[in-house]
Amino acid sequence: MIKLYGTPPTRALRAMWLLNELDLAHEVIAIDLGAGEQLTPEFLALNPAAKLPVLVDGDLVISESAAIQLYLADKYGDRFPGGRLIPETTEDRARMHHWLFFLMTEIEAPLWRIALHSFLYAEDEKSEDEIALAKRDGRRMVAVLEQHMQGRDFIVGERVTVADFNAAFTLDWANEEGLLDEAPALRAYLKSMYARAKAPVTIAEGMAALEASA
Ligand SMILES: N[C@@H](CCC(=O)N[C@@H](CS)C(=O)NCC(=O)O)C(=O)O
Repeated sequence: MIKLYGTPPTRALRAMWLLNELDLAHEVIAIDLGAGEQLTPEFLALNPAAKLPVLVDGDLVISESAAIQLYLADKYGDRFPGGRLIPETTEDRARMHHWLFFLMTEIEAPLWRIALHSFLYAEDEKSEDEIALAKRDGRRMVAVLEQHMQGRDFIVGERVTVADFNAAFTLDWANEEGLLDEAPALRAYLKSMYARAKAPVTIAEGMAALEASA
């Protein structure tokens, strides 16, 4: 059975979205980052970067949440009702990859900088200036996606693709940081994505559940 290392509210949610939509049986294995469980030799053998999520499917061990999403869609996309989650034409696949890279490098990167400087770095490493710069950079890139989504239901073409399952999680995170305040089209898109029957929990819901169990 497929194993997913990582639980909400981490980036494991990106993988969970695909596992849910494709109705794939899987086992979720919790790794307590606060307790340093990502640093055990067993976990480092799965991902030397000591980060979640990691997916294990047979002989394949794969990390990087966007790569996991693409793998699941590539391997199991024919299980998706009404067609695959990766576009058929080379051009549309290029568009999908464009937005996946944009989400991971231009929108997630500032979000990660905000997280590092807000609560992950040691007190003497944190910088309010860095947070302000990351918010400015993030808002600029959010505005690009907001423009792209005018009059659209999905990131590429007329159907849901892997890019949408990445975007929904990434924009949920951006929304948590207040970066969607001037992006009404993205707020509406986010709402429609999380209204899907197989949407995973939001970051806020995952965080609340984690705090309740602590
Ligand atoms: N680029 C990686 C980032 C993974 C990542 O940073 N995951 C976080 C949890 S959401 C983590 O494991 N952090 C542990 C650490 O940075 O020490 C991905 O998209 O999978």
